[in-house]
Amino acid sequence: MYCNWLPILFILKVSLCYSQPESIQAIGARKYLLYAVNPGEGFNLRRDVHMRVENLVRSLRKDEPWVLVLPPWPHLVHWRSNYPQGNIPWKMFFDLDSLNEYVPSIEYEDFLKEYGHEIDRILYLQNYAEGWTSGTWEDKIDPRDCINDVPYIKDNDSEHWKRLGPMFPELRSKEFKCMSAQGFTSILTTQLLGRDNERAILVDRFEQLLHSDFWGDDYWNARKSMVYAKELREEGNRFMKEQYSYIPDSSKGRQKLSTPGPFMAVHLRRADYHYARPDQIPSIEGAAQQLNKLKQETGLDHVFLASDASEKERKLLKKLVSNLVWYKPKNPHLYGDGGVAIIDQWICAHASYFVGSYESTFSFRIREDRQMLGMTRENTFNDICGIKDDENDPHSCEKPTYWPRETPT
Ligand SMILES: Nc1nc2c(ncn2[C@@H]2O[C@H](COP(=O)(O)OP(=O)(O)O)[C@@H](O)[C@H]2O)c(=O)[nH]1
Ligand SMILES: [Mg+2]
Repeated sequence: MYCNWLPILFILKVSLCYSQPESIQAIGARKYLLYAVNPGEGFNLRRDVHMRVENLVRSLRKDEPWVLVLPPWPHLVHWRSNYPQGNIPWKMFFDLDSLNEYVPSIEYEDFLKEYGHEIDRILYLQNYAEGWTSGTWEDKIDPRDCINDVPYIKDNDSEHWKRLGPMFPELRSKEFKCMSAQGFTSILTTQLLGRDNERAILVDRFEQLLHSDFWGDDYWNARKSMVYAKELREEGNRFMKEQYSYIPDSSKGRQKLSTPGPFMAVHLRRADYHYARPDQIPSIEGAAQQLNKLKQETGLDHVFLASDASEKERKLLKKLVSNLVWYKPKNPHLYGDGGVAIIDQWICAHASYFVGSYESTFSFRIREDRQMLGMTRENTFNDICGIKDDENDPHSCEKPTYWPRETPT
């Protein structure tokens, strides 16, 4: 039990121990929340899950001194460059000071040094095998038998559980439970608070739980905490200066820009969209028609392309659309595929006009960046139209969902 040196009054204990700033709080008093996500999930859904965890930890901290452990980035399926990119610390992609301002957060490596590898409990979230039975939505969580194979096995000592795969190979825990869960992240509160003999818990499959405050203040505050790493912002700025003689005053990306960049940006999803959403993407010729029409309408003659398109598709598009460029790092190892994706997003965020891809979380994150930079709805909430609509007409498809809310400040 932490603060057991204060034997008496509970209230005194709360006010003296729990409300102390992190710097004075003894490291020995901290509690640690670790989390993991379904291995198949992409970069940008993971970023959204992180915001959910941040807000849960903030709410836990009203009662106990929890700290968020930043899970190293495993080699994601979309990262196709042929050099090793596993086990990447968060500081490669995000600004640790900004994350920490919002909620105390430490890299997993530092957690191992500070706390060790034996944690108290692992919760593996899953659905309810029986689905929704009551017919009405209910927030609930219950220990249940594991429905599917889980990436956990007993260690050689047959006492501790360990995780299979690249995430957290060092961790061991005597407790492992599958938990059927549905609802908001707040549902975990009862599982985490008030257990004086526990200090470190891993929640796996965290994406099962929903934002407690989707699109509300907590959502935006968490989003604002996820400032991109300085090197990535600077590299994006360097590119914009070189291509468009444009120097943005966006700083960390959380304030209104005085002038948007003199170019249009498109996020054109290809790769797995070819088979996962074939009707929702245009042919390259169709994309070119749409971009050329948008160039005329907006008066913006330069187009920045962010895409996972093949070299062949890019070259064809470049032939059909004048003044179209994309970012290519001189030394890709420096940033990794995740870093290059962020540089692409940062540049798209600064464009005077943006058109994204249908239901792409990559495009969602760009739109959020643009909202923080004060871009208008009209210049931000647009998708490139697929063959299911008129692939030559940029106005033939539905606009992406927009929740009416003041631009966050
Ligand atoms: N650099 C770069 N990578 C992209 C682009 N579009 C897609 N990708 C890659 O493909 C992944 C797409 O997965 P995800 O982040 O889940 O977004 P979603 O699948 O579009 O919702 C990204 O994380 C990138 O690795 C792009 O415009 N630029
Ligand atoms: Mg994805």
